[in-house]
Amino acid sequence: MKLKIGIVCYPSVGGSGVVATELGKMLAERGHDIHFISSSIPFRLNKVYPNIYYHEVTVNQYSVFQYPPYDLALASKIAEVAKREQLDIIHAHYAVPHALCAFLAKQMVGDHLKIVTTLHGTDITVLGYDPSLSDLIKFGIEQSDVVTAVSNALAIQTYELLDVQKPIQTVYNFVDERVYSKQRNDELRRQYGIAPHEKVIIHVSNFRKVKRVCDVVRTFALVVKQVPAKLLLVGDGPEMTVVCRLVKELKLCDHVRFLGKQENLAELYSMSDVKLLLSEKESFGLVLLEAMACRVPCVGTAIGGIPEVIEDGKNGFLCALGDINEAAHHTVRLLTDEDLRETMGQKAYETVYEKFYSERIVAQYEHIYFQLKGDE
Ligand code: GMT
Repeated sequence: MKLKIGIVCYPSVGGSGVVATELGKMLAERGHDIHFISSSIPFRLNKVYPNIYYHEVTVNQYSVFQYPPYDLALASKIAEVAKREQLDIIHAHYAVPHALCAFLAKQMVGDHLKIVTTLHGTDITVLGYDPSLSDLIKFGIEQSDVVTAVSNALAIQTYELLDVQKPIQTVYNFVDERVYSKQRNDELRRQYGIAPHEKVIIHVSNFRKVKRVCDVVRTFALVVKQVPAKLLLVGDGPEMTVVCRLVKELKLCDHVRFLGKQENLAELYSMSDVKLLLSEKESFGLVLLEAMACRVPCVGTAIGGIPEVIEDGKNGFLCALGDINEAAHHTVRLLTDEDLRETMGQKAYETVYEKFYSERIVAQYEHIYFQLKGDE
């Protein structure tokens, strides 16, 4: 049975937008009609799919509005598309504003329109602490027909922080394994000035404060004293200036490559030996999964959802938040012990297929939709 599903997400670079877009693409491959409703075309929607549609939300500027009312424009667009296309489901990625806008649209369209809300993190781990927003977030969650979170840690945090009564199902992040796989490219290493004897450490993020990129640089500074290595910093964001300054201060300019935002991450992971993610908040850590699918073992902080992805000592290593000595110790072990790196890389790859296999995760969402539609 084919469903008509509206997906509401942030289209720009970021894990939630990636997951929402990849989900839409895979659901379309399963025959469902997918309608993305967003402010711009999701960046990963990079080819034509006959059963994927994109509906742009535009905000008109009227002098009566001091601030352009994006949320109202979105709610109105969801209602318009849901009515015209007879959507069965709206899958809102993020409680605020998306689940709330979906709720408003449902009031306009009727109860047959079901809302699935996926919590990705920031709406709980950052906005949830804001007393002026917490009741609104709770309302958005409780008015959804089904709520999912991307890790058990995020679900628990949501119950604890917002006293949510609604059950929250964990549906993990996934990657398209056809895209994320190990590809050999020695030429690329050479072009980045990486000598054959050097190891490569990679960090990928949006350089927000919570990602603690300075910890990554400081860890690397300890590592490079023991192992010849290069650090690839992929991404861009508010902390970039601070990170650049630190790299200079620590006299690491020759060892660190700033790659900016990149699309073809599988190629970069494939030439890396270890991935570092030392965040202070991370509801899942999609970038870990991307690296693991390319057989790269990861060292990550034992916070949020990261321990659900990295099994300490099995497919990678965990360290305490801010403990750069521990992070460096694990990284050096992985870089100097070839067998350990191979074994953990293999285990990381197996974890992707055993615990986070895309077919299974997409089927979990599909099951939720069918149950709501009353067809199973
Ligand atoms: O990590 C970010 O800053 C981006 C953020 C987002 O909103 O796109 O990512 C969140 O959602 C991802 C997909 O579910 C998760 O894998 C990330 O862990 C999560 N980020 C945080 O919790 C900080």
